[in-house]
Amino acid sequence: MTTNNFKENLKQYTLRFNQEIEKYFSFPKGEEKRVSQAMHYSLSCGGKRLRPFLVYSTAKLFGIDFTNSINTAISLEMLHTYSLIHDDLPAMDNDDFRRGFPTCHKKFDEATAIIAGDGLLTYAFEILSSPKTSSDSAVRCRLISLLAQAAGAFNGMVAGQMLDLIAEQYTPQTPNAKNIINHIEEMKTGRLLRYAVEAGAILGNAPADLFEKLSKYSRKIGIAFQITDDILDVEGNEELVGKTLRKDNNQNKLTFINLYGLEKSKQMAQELISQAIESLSPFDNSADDLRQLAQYIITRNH
Ligand code: GRG
Repeated sequence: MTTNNFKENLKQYTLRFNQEIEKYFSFPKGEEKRVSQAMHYSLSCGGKRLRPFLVYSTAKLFGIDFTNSINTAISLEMLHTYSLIHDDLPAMDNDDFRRGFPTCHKKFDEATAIIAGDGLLTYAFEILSSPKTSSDSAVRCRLISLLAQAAGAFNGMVAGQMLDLIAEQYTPQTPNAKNIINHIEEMKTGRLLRYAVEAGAILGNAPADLFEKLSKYSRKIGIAFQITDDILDVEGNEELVGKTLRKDNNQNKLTFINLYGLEKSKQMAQELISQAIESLSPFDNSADDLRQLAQYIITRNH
């Protein structure tokens, strides 16, 4: 399969996924509909849909199709979108644009954006708990527990965000800076990408050895994804990326680029992607979308 096929597969998946979103929203008649409109706005405005596609592509290895993976995929994208809405708030990154559109608090208002994030986070778990996710309640329970951990405050995304805020005081010279940045990114960005793949494997009842291989793949792409995000912040085109770039211009900020330099960062990302692809060796060409997605993660321009 060529890279073009992967891009086409992702495009077709995204089209179908975006249509599917509509089925999850029936707006109430009352004024409270403002919050569901804000949730719907942020969820449907752009987005590469890499996490849902990872769920789908992994579950497909075990015979699970689009329909039987959509609840898991959409609940993850809702949770991811909540994190972006909150990350864009004035108290956090204070961004005006996301995915090429005004951020939720710019389109609506700050308080609405906060509760739209809360609404998406809560709705994600409501969807995951539905029998449509999987007829097997043990599978649903595993997914709910894993997503809560991946997104959570102990070793998950919220913990990563906390450390990231604290790390604003750190510089590349801070003792242990390399370990610190890895730890932050494993939690902040890595855990949800890892969940995407592991959730697909759980849906497909993957045997333990294949689950471990897929998990390794997901951990490698997670760090490579964040290194590429830092590279895009330096080299990217604002229109393509869809948000304000070069906010990390400060050479003292703890980023992969400031720690390792641009060229070494690119080499590291490529090395991680080679390792990710290597861990897919037990799979035949049915895993080609996962292989090409890994390569896309470091060659993407947005
Ligand atoms: C609880 C107030 C409060 C805030 C929590 C947890 C959190 C805020 C933010 C999470 C941290 C975060 C936004 C990490 C960034 C991860 C990342 C690189 C996102 C961009 O992912 P892409 O490129 O985006 O896949 P698209 O738009 O394509 O989905």
